[in-house]
Amino acid sequence: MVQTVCIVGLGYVGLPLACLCADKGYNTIGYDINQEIVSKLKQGITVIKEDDIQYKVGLLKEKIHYTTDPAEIKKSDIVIICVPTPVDDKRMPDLVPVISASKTVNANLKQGALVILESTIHPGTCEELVLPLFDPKVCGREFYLAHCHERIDPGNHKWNVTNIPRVVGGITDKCCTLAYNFYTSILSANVLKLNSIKAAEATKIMENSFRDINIAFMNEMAKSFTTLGIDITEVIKAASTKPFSFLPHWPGCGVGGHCIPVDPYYLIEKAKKSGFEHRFLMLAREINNSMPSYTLDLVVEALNKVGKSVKNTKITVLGVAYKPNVNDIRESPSFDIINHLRKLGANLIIYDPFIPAQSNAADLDEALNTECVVLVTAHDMFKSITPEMLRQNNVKAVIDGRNVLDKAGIIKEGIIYKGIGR
Ligand code: SAJ
Repeated sequence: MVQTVCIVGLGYVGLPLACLCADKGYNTIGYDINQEIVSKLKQGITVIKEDDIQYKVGLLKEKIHYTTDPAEIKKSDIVIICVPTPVDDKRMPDLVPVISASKTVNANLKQGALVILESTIHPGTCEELVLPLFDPKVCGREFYLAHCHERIDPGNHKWNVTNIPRVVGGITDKCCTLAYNFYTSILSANVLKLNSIKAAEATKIMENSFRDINIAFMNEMAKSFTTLGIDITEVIKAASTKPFSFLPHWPGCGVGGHCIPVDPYYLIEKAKKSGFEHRFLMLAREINNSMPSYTLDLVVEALNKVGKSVKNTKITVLGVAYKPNVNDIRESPSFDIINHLRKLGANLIIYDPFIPAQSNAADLDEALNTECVVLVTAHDMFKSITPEMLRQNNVKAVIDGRNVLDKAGIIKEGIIYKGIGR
C-alpha cells in the first residue's frame, strides 16, 4: 500500500523534499499556510530560483497535491514539518512557526502517523515543547515523533536533498526506526540513527556553530593581519596546503543567511537556562556581527585617502543576497552596510542581479558608473569586474568585502583598494 507523505511548509527545505517524495512514489501532499505560494505551485511555479527546483516543480505539479487546507494532513501516514526557526530582533529564538505547525498537525493527525520535525531547533525542543502539543501518553504507540534536521545548502549544485547524509533521533526507538526507514527509502545517502532525539537536535546546532566560530576566527585574523600588513588570503591558501587538520574559512564583510548567524543563538539561550554560558559562541557572534561596521570603517578610510567623505559621494554597493548566486536576503550583512551608508549621506547605488527589487541600477555597467565600489556579495558576475572596468569609470576606491577582486591590478590602476584582511 503506497504511503501518503505530507510536507508542512513549502520553502527552500520543504519543497525539494516534497518533490523527492513524489519522485520516489509516495502520495505526496504539500501543505502551506500561504495561499499565494500554494496557488503558484499548483501552476508549477516557485519563487525559489534554483533551476533544478524550478524544473522539478514544473515536472511534478500533477503528482503533488498542494493545499492550504489543514484537514488534508489527516490523510498522511508521515507528516514532515519544515517551517522556519528564525530569531527575533533581539536575536532570541522564535519557535512560533514550529508551535503553530505542530498544533495544526496534532489537530489533523491520522492514527499511527509518524511526525518528523526537520526545522533547526535547540536540544530539548521536541520533548519539552513539541511533544506536549500532542498526546505524550500515546507517543510511540498511536503516533510517532522524530527529528531529522535539514542540511540544504542553497546554491550548492553538488549536494542536494537526495544525496546529503541524514541523522535521525526519535522520542522512542520505534519513532527513530520509522524515521530511519522513511529517509532510507528516499535518499541515496547514509542515514544515521542516534540514541536520543536530543542528540539529533544538537547535531545541526553543532554543525552550524562550528561554521560560525571558524568564520569568526578568520574575521579576527583578518583584522589582526591588516594591522600587520599581511594578506590573509595568501596565508589561508598557504595553510590549506597542510593535508590534514586545517579547514579553510574566509573573512568577509558579514555573516548572513537563515542558518549560520541564527543557529548558535538557539544553543546559547537553551544552555543559559540550564546554567551554562557559551562565552565562545557569543564571542564568535560578536565578531561576525561586527564585520559590517568594520567594512564601513574601511569605506571611510578609503575615501579619506582620496580626500572625500561618504557624504554626497557616489557609492555603489554590489550585492544584497547573503551568499553568492542566490536570491535570498535573510540576515544579509548588506542591509547594515546600506543603511549606514545612507545615514552618512552617501549617494547610493545598489545592484544585485539576483534581487532587482532591491536594486536601483539596471545592470553592472550602470552600477560601475560610480566613485566608490563596495563589494558585499561574491556573485560570479562581480568576480568578472576588472581593474580596467573600474578605471574606465574613474572609480576612486574599492572595498572588496569578499576578497574576490584583483587587488594588485586595482592598485596598479591607482585606485585605493581595501579588502577584509588584505
Ligand atoms: N561566510 C563567510 N566566510 C566563510 C563562509 C561563509 O563569511 O568562510 C558567510 C557567507 O558570505 C554568508 C554566511 O557566512 O553570508 C553563510 O554562508 P554559508 O556558506 O554558511 O551559507 P548558508 O547559510 O546557506 O549555510 C548552509 C548551511 N546549511 C545548512 O544549515 C543546512 C551550512 O550548514 C553549510 O555549512 C553551508 O550552507 C555550506 O557549507 O555552504
